[in-house]
Amino acid sequence: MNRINSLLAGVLSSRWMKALAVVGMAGVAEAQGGNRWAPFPPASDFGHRFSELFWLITILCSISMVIVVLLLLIPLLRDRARPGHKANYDHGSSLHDKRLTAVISLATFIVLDAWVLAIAMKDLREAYWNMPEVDQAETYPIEVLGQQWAWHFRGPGLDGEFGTPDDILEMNQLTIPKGRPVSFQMTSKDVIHSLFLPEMRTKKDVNPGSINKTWFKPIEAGEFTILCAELCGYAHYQMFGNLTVMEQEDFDEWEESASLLGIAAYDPEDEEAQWAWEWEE
Ligand SMILES: [Cu+2]
Repeated sequence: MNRINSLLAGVLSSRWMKALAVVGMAGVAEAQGGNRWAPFPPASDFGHRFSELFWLITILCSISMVIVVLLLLIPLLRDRARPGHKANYDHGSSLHDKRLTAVISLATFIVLDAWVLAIAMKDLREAYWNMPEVDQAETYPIEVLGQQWAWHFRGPGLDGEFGTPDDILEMNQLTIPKGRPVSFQMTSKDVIHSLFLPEMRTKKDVNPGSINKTWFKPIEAGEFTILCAELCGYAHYQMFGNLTVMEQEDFDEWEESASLLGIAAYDPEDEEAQWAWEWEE
């Protein structure tokens, strides 16, 4: 057993192992196009709030972990049995111990939970729940239908109305303009899904029988990720797509041709495609 242990320790601490680990990590980071240890940078105007909260929680938890580990190590080393010293222990059940436990719990709760909760509630009020008024000129509306296992998106097209032949229908692909609030109304055909746009720091459940709303304002043009964040059946993993954010001029051009394509492809007999609803104000 000892020989196996020392062999294993030798392999794990060898230069080769370290070199392999470094190459492996660099490879993964390269493949992911950036730093694999941090979340993607946010691409929506409120996204930085969520990144800041993420780092605050990570730092607070790291600090408290260091404190807990130190507090465990000190008595472990100080009070252990060793030549000339008998192990020293108690059950931590004296009044003094109970008071200390209560004070530490309360302090932890106030510093960690209440602080994080206060920031989170402020972010929700000021950004996430602060949905802009839908005004066609400024806000771009999108209707979303989730199903096992695909995302359907519907833009209003050139007439600005949903449920008309010039609607823009996309599947597992969504095209939106940069720099304008995009307002989503969403429902599901079957089970609960969850629309997750990680770079936009947006995630919201998509429920059958009701319409959920969310919004964000993309501040960067490019290609981003669409996912389903609710385990919705055996092909849940297939519910991913691509979000394209275009500069306004490119988007205008795209919207016009997509809307005309919609008219050309419109088939009033196709009941599956008639899932639009009247936009809820
Ligand atoms: Cu799903």
